Amino acid sequence: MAKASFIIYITLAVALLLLISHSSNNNSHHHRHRRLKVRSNFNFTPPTDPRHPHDRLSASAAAAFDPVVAEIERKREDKQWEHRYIQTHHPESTPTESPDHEWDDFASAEDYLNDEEKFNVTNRLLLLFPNIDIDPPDGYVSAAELTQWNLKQSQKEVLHRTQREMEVHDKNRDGFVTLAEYQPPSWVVNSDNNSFGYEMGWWKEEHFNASDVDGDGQLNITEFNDFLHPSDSTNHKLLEWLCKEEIRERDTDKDGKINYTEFYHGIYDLIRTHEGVQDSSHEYAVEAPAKTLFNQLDKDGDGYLSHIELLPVIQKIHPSELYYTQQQSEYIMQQADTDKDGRLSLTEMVENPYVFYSAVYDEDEDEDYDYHDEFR
Ligand SMILES: *[C@@H]1O[C@H](CO)[C@@H](O)[C@H](O)[C@H]1NC(C)=O
Ligand SMILES: *[C@@H]1O[C@H](CO)[C@@H](O)[C@H](O)[C@H]1NC(C)=O
Ligand SMILES: *[C@@H]1O[C@H](CO)[C@@H](O)[C@H](O)[C@H]1NC(C)=O
Ligand SMILES: *[C@@H]1O[C@H](CO)[C@@H](O)[C@H](O)[C@H]1NC(C)=O
Ligand SMILES: *[C@@H]1O[C@H](CO)[C@@H](O)[C@H](O)[C@H]1NC(C)=O
Ligand SMILES: *[C@@H]1O[C@H](CO)[C@@H](O)[C@H](O)[C@H]1NC(C)=O
Ligand SMILES: [Ca+2]
Ligand SMILES: [Ca+2]
Repeated sequence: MAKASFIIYITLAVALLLLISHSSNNNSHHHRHRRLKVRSNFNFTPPTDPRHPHDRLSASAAAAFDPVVAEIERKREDKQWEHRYIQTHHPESTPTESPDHEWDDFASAEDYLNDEEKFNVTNRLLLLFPNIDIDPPDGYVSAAELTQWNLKQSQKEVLHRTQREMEVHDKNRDGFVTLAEYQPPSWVVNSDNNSFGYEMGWWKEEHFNASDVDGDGQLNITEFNDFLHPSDSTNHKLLEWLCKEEIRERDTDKDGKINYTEFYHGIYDLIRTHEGVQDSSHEYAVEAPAKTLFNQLDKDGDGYLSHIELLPVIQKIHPSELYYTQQQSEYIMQQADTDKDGRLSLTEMVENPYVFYSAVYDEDEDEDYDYHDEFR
């Protein structure tokens, strides 16, 4: 197996080099107006509502395709974050140098990415390809392999951000966050008490307890990551909590349950929007009326949805990271799968590098500008 795939790669690499030497003149104009840029995706707004982590950050949380680029962006984000942290938590300290002073670092990071001797996109794709083509390693990258890869990159990113948050909250630095250590994010403290259906006090504890899988009263990094990103969690208790929150928010007459009207105005649209890509085998929600789905979910047939009955669709109401990476993969396939066989060959990837690096390309005159907005 290993030997076979080795031979495949050598063959591909040789074919590729031939191809590149043949078409290098044509390709160069293709790249000229593109310049790789280091994104600044740090969000200066207060921590997001944990029930809607993606609604606000949207897919801007998506990680770079290339770990080298991700690393550069992460360093930049850390510096901005640090600066922001000092400003808000220690405003008395002498004004630290603004992030502008760091600019030189990033200008040189950008120069690095655009120095084709140092950062050759073709060589990067050559190098990454065997790490993506793993299930099975057959010389092609399938949509599923691409999704797995992108998901892995974004999970790394999310965990990194959680680690940073953990440093803020874990006051005694024992690697756990207790309820007492956790301060409500400022959007809760500052918002009027009812705007999110949140009231101070109780919600925090319920959310915290649901995240605390082993019930030892403190959250380790895994549990804290789930706490901050419930819809990406596999923790059943936490997903149930998310359902309860959803009901609280949608339940206009406050009877603790969702009737059809309340379902139709609000929840159903979200499900339908997130349905197609998420799971194309379940098309009922797209073709059939909302009523059918409601009746399907209403297991006991009492005409209302309880939080347990909402569980099967909660990750469609609050799409997970998986949903966004599937969308991203679908876009990439559509753009780079030149021969439309539903998978990417190494050649197809190398011939369409901007699809993988578009997030960091400066796309002034680029026809793919929409992608830039949609995914970043
Ligand atoms: C490259 O350009 C030449 C003419 O300059 C053309 O004959 C050839 O087909 C082009 N190759 C590709 C891959 O576009
Ligand atoms: C990038 O690497 C490829 C393959 O090694 C080579 O053919 C190409 O000339 C390099 N591109 C640049 C701009 O250096
Ligand atoms: C919210 O309620 C708490 C206690 O019930 C109160 O201390 C706080 O001032 C209220 N906040 C606002 C913005 O009304
Ligand atoms: C959370 O769990 C603790 C025990 O770890 C318990 O004392 C407390 O009542 C729970 N709170 C809620 C709101 O469930
Ligand atoms: C955190 O605790 C959970 C529940 O006990 C456990 O499954 C998980 O492996 C722990 N994570 C780490 C990083 O230790
Ligand atoms: C559902 O509850 C709302 C109030 O929240 C009410 O206006 C509506 O008539 C109810 N719909 C049904 C189908 O019972
Ligand atoms: Ca494969
Ligand atoms: Ca293909």
